[in-house]
Amino acid sequence: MIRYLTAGESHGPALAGIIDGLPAGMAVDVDAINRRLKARQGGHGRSARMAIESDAVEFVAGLRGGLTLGSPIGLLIRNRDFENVRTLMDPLTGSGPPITRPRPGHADYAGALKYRHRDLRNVLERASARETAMRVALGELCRQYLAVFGVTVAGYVLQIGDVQAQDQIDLPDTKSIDDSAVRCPDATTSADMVRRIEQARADGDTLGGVFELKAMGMPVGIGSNRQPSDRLDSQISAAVSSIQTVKSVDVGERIGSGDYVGSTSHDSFEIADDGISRATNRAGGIEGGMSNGQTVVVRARVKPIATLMKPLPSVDLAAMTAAPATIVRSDICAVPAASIIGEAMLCIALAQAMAEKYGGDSVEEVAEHFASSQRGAQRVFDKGP
Ligand code: EPS
Repeated sequence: MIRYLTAGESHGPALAGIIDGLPAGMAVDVDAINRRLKARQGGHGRSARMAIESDAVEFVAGLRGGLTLGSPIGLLIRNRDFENVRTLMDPLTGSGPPITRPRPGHADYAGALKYRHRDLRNVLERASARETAMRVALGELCRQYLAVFGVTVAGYVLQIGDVQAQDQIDLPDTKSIDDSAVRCPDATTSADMVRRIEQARADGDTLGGVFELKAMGMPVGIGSNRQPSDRLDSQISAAVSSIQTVKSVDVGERIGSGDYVGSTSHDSFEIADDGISRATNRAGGIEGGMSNGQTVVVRARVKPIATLMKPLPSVDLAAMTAAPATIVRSDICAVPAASIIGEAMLCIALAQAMAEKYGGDSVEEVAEHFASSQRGAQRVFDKGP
């Protein structure tokens, strides 16, 4: 079983993570993790914080000589900005003037009431999407585990504000995603999205959007129809919707398109030379809570960032008077970063589900379990039903 935890405040000394359950003997590519951390910091519309940070992971447990030991892996990502705000955020001595005007759409208000904090900073520090840097590091470790099964994951942006890319991006091309300032593989739409972000900046506003994730090379039978919580689509939805700005997750291509007609929503079976084939993948690679061998397709809708430079009406909770919401440094648009985090969360959810089926104590054992399961699956219909 693969489990993980993160800890850390946005402006505290560091983000910490633990992942337990990865097999022994896995070669960890630290540069690949750091490249993803850099990508998460990028994307047009990110805040000035990104010029302060230069995220890089440090391993403090679970690795020796670049190989996993099979023990829990401990990671750190230091917050450079901590040195600039030490008097506010020092774990033992930190204090400062309270923030008292909650931002509509942020965790400020609900968190203050829940934890009985009179300073909203005590809520927003943990609620900040800064925490997702650690998820990206953990997700990249899971991506490296998925490589044992030949599964690859890609993510890209389909919509920012009202600017939308074409609906079908068949084979995501990593170079065109990386080359885009907003991680949208369509260059013309990318340029329109950048212009839209600049308009939002001028308006003192923020933008949400949509990103899509694909997992390619999926074997059949990951996840299960046995229990509600075993279903692969429920696990993926839970993982992706746990990202701070994500408000909804679609699995498959058809459901969000609006016609709700059975004959145009499913994927017919055909006999092909090498077995069964399907001309469409509307189900997004999951049927009955189990992977069906097709590409897993997930779409996530991201709300606009809650910190507006032209703030929404709020109240001062200390004075109980009407007041505009607090303004803190923030992003105008974080949809490109959200797509990177989405990839990480999909990698984590898939790694957890793969470990359930093929798990083992060492990479060799996992590979053996996988190979024998694949051979068995090919023989299912050899003798007829
Ligand atoms: C973020 C770091 C934060 C914000 C953003 C995400 O940095 P700071 O608060 O120092 O400007 O840029 O956080 C939010 C959008 C939020 O609502 O809290 C990051 O590293 O992703």
